[in-house]
Amino acid sequence: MEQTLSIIKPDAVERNLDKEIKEMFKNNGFSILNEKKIQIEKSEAEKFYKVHETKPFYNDLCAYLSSGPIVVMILEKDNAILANRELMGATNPVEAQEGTIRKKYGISIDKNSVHGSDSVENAKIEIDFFFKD
Ligand code: IDP
Ligand code: MG
Repeated sequence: MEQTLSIIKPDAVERNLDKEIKEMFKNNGFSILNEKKIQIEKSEAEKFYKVHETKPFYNDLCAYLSSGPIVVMILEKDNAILANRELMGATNPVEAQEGTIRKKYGISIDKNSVHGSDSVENAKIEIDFFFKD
């Protein structure tokens, strides 16, 4: 079994979509091992998204992730990282396949409703970021 970090982003929490999105994870065979609803500081978002610090959208991205409550979760399943990326769909909701979370709920490339780890290494770092006490 593999674990990945999932975040339900502010645009989705604000629209009360967190229950429906969690159901999509469960219906697709993911177990939610741990979850919490939190709001983070912009400085924490900057740490979380550090890999993107050179991108032109970095400042807006960090402002956005810290703009309202989010739900962070540890998801577990065989090949959870790839399976979650598939279930989320493409970064830009207009490019996401039918049946994916971003196709269904995403508003725009920045308000795309969910985050998911992209590698085994980053999943471990991201899970520790939110759940290591
Ligand atoms: P991912 O979330 O699909 O892994 P990344 O390339 O890691 O996509 O980008 C992280 C987040 O940054 C995206 O989910 C999206 O919210 C935002 N983002 C990515 N590219 C752009 C862009 O071109 N403009 C604005 N925001 C972007
Ligand atoms: Mg990414």
